[in-house]
Amino acid sequence: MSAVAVSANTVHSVAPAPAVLQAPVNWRRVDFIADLHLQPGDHANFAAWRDFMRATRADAVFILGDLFEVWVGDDVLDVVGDADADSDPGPGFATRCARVIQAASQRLAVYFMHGNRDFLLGPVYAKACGMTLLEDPTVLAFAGQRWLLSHGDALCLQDTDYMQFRHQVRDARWQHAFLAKPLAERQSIGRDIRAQSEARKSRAGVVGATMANLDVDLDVEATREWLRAAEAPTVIHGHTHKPAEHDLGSGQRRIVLSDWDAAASPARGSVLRLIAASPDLSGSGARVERLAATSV
Ligand SMILES: [Mn+2]
Repeated sequence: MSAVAVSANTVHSVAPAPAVLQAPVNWRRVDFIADLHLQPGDHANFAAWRDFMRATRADAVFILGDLFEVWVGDDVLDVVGDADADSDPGPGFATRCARVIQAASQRLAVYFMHGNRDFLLGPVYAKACGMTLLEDPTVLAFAGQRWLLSHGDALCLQDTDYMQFRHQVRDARWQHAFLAKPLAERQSIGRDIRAQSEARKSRAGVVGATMANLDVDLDVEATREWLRAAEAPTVIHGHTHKPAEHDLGSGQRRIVLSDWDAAASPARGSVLRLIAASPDLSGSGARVERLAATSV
C-alpha cells in the first residue's frame, strides 16, 4: 500500500483505506506514546520509558512510531553490549528494550506503528517484544468511536525533501537491498542519515534545535481527507513534536503526541490516554487525558 506518490514536481496525497483494529469490549484505558527516540547512551530517556511501561495500568499501549532514534534491521538483536559501554558484555540495547516490551506484553497489549526513524523495525523484533505491528494509518475502534492512528510523517506534504526520501525508503526493493548489506555498513549509513537530520535542524537556527523547531506540520486538507476516508472524527499522531489538540472544523480534530526527552529541562514526555465512558452511563465515547510519563 502506498499512501503517497511523489513525482518530479508534485506531491499527491491519496487518502488510504485504513486497516481497522477492533478493541476488545473489556478495554477501558488505552495509552499512546510516540517519538521516544531511544538510543544507546541516553539512559535517562530509556529509564523514563521503562518505568512507564512497568507502571501503566492501561489495557493497551500504542507506540505510534519513532520509538527508536534509528533502526537498521532486526539483527541488531544480535549485538552484545552497548556502544558507549564496551566493557559491559551484557545484552545490547535492542535486547534490553525488547525485554521491557516483552514484560509489559504479559499484562497488556502492545502495538507498534513505524515512524520515519524506525520504519525498518520488522517482524523478528516485534515477535521478540511480543508486540503487534500496525499499518500506518490504522483505525482503532474503541469506546464506540473510530480513532485514526498515524505516525504523521506521511501527511507532512510540504516537507518535500522528506517526502522524496520517504518514497524511496518505503519501497520494498530499496528495503530489501538495504537489509542485504552487512550490519556495520547499515549502521554507518544510519549515522550519516542522522547527521544530515541534525544538520537540517541546526539550519533551523536554534541551538539544540529539535523537530519541534522545524517548520514542518501536517497538511490540513490532506488530514481532513484521511479522516473522511477513515470515517473517524479524530486522528492521533506524533512526529512533529508539537503536542496540541487542533480543531479542524466539521467535527474533526487532531491530537498531537509529545516527544520524550527525559534529559531536557524541563523533561519532556507525556502519555495520551483514552478512558472509556463508564458503561452504566449508557453513553459511548472516551475521555482524553494527557499525563506526565512519571504520573501514570
Ligand atoms: Mn517522526
